[in-house]
Amino acid sequence: MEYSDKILSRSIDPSVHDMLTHAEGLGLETVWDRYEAMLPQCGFGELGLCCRHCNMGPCRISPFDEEGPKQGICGATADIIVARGLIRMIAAGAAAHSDHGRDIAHTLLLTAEGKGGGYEIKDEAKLMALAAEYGLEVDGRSKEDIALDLARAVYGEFGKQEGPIQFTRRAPEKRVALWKNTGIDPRGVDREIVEIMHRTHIGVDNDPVNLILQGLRASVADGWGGSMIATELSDVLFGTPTPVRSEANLGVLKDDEVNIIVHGHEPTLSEMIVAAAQDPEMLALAEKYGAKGIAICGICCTGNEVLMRHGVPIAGNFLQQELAIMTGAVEAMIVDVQCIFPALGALTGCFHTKFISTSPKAKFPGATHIEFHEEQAYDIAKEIVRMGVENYRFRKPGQVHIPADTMACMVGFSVEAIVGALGGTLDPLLGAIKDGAVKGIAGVVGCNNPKVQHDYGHVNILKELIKNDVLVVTTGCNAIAAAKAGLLLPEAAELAGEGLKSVCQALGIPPVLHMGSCVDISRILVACAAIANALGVDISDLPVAGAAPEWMSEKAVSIGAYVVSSGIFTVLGTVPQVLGGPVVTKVLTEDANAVVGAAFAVEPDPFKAAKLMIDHIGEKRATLGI
Ligand code: SF4
Ligand code: MSK
Repeated sequence: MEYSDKILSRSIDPSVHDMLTHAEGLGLETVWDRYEAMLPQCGFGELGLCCRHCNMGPCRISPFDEEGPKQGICGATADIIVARGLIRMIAAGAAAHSDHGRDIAHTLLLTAEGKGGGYEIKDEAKLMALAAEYGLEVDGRSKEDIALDLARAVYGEFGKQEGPIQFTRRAPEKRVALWKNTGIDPRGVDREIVEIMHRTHIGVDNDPVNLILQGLRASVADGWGGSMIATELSDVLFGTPTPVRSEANLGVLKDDEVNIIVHGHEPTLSEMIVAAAQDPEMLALAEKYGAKGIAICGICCTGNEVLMRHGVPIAGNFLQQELAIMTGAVEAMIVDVQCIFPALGALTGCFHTKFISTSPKAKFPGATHIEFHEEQAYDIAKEIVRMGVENYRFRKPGQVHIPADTMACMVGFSVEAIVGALGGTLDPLLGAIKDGAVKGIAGVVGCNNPKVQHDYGHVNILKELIKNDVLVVTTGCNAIAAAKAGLLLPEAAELAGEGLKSVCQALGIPPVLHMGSCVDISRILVACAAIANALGVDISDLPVAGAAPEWMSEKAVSIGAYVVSSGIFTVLGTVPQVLGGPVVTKVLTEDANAVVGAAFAVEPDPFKAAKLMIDHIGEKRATLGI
């Protein structure tokens, strides 16, 4: 099929070309249309130069007009306004991840108390390891008692007034010492987020560097706190991922089965939806309505969670959420929190699809709200699955348009799984890095953004890195892009340089390893800490680099900040709203090197971005003498 230039410019994914053409035929708008309608976007906002922190404003600094204002009404300069805006983004991102972690801790607490509504402790070995890390008594105690103590201890991390957050001590000693010396070793997770809100109120902290340091402190509380808590306790409750095969892209939707999509970020409900979809009563009901089965699939990070633990197919990443509905084959779109378009309400109204919101924290126009409570988890999940199944009879076959595109993938490379694939120790990987077969490791993560061609940055940076013998670990929507492009298959080693190819072929692993959802970037931190400790160096000494080629969310700002604070050079593919502050821009891209041993770069071209990362890895190798 021939597609218009406009449609080809929006994505590299053929399923997206197909669905955007279909959308045009139906006269339906998408995120790309709304983006174009928004152009030109506000120049002050793009540079981070507007402020609404008090009602003397709004204020904006004019870089465009010599005569225009150079200070806000209170006297705030461009750098003050930019720094405050930036760290408020970090606060929001850290809050989102950390509230996710808190919810998982709550679920563990209820499960330990016997009020879990169907949950169980699936990874007892991890429970015991975490209990030891927290110094909890384990001898002669039931796993529920230990889990109760662990859940309470972890809960305490959020409201702690004084540090440290336990998991931060997984970082190499040199890194912890650096955090202490620079004043960015976080206290409680909530405390650091609240302090950002305090400092950015009018008339409090008006030193751009001091503001940024607090942003870094809150981000460390996210990466080594809230996000890591979410990851670790999810593993305890739902199992630590191990490699599993599945499929990706919109073609995973079935034309003869009930299709239920789980979308958002938290795994608590989706775990139960997967279980309820296998309930004989639900399967019989589906058969009664003429469906051959119940197909669950995912979008965004809720999708990543059930993909890596159950091999549940993934229908797409962030920019494909509307397109999934437009297939006319989705009986229910079930959402929890984060990255869900409010536009879905009006869109589902054009189809038979039920749009079901479930979190008391996240309600949407046009959605049916079925509130999720962990205490009745399975029963609520079954009720939602039932709604989807009963909706199958209202599907209009003439409206169904499912793209053919699917791709096989291998996912679920937790740190434990990677160590398992290496034969129980990191030594083979360290050996491959030392002898140069693997030049280094890149973490490539993050969202899609309609400002750039969908998946172009993701796929090309990955291909370029592996071609140059850089092993890639991926999470979030980058991981989904990689899956759709066939890069999460052992056969993709053919695209790698000779060294990486031989390592992947010997181990039977893909050159791009799926490590999970956005909070699972904490797994990358744990892996980096383990490698640094094995080599007796700091993370900033390692031949590693990070990238977020198409990022858009505030969570990504917090992620970037904690990755850099951990000592990892990071390249951003979309331009952050900070360039109006020259001091802030210099601190982030240059001066941070002297403070935390790493900095940001901004490079929209994925080939140039990969080159920056490869050069950085080469420099670190030279310094290490390998
Ligand atoms: Fe304007 Fe200052 Fe108020 Fe911001 S805090 S809106 S710059 S007066
Ligand atoms: S889902 S935060 S669009 S990666 Fe984690 Fe994707 Fe970004 Fe949401």
